[in-house]
Amino acid sequence: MPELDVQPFTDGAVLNREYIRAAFRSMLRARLLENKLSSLYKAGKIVGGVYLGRGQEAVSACVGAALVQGKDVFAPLIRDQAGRDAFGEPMIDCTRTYLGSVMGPMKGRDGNIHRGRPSMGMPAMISHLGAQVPLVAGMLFAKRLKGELAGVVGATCIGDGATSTGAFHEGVNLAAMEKLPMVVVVANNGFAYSTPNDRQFACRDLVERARGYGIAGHAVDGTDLLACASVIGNAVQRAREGHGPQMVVAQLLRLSGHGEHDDGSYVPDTMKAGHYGRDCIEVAMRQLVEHGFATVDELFAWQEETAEEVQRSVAQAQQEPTPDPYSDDWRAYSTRLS
Ligand SMILES: Cc1ncc(C[n+]2csc(CCOP(=O)(O)OP(=O)(O)O)c2C)c(N)n1
Repeated sequence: MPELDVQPFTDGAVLNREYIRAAFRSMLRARLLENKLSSLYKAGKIVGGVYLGRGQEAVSACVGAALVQGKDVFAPLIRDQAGRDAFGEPMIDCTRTYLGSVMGPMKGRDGNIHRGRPSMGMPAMISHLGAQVPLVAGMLFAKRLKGELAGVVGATCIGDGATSTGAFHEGVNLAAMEKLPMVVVVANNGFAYSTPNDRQFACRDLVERARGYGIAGHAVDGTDLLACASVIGNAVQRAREGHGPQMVVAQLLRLSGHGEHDDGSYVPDTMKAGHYGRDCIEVAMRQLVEHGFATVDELFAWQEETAEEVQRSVAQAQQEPTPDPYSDDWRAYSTRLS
């Protein structure tokens, strides 16, 4: 019988100090970077949408920090700046993409969050909800066929909305049947854009779905860094050790709209004032100090360093050229076919 682990974090859980510190630093880097992107958007300096992971950083960072770049697969979604950072994506990839630099991974042809680095194990993000799940399952299956799957994990983060798609079902079912080392982390922020959970699914909790697929399911408080590190870290470890697909459902609220064009006014004030409305960064800072994972001085130093890095990264991308349609080769693929 698959396990249905709904235990909250307890102080007795074994937590890796470097993993937690790395995850927190990525949370901070994502938050400060995204605060800047939001300001640039409001000042009219970013064309198109801006999508923030505010409130979801602990979950995302714990996924990215548990994976090994160049060996594992990480398929991020729109709220995964923290996970991308923890997996090793350079910050400049993000600022170049948002600011349309021709030097960015999208060559300035696509903005915001669809970028990827397939060579490091991070496929480009697919907007169609749920599509990342069969993508990761397929990448893992291909690695098995090539004899390269030993010790590898493939993880993706999705929202509650994605769990209602056919792609989610097909991908999880395939991974379950093939016992692939896949970790699907569902950030349940209570709304699929503006559609509340009670108009989205009829089960009590999304983690119950795991039992139906015959895979392990784990629930976690997504606002609690130490709980995320324990539950997500363990899920990745279990997949790596051959225990098959793992599904983690993290409960939280997004502390922003769907994108910066959306004020999120459909989220009731009572929810915002409730437990899941708390800011995971503030919770994490208290936890790091209380549990001896970092000192207050270190937290201040990290904030200062990160703020400077964000400024440098934005300034660099802003001075780089945007694409020139007259000189662009308009190739869709990275290599010529002829
Ligand atoms: C297959 C598919 N249907 C519809 C959409 C349009 N769409 C974009 S975001 C979104 C809601 C996403 O909800 P969720 O995954 O819970 O993330 P949230 O924005 O609430 O954080 C929808 C329906 C889409 N991208 N893909």
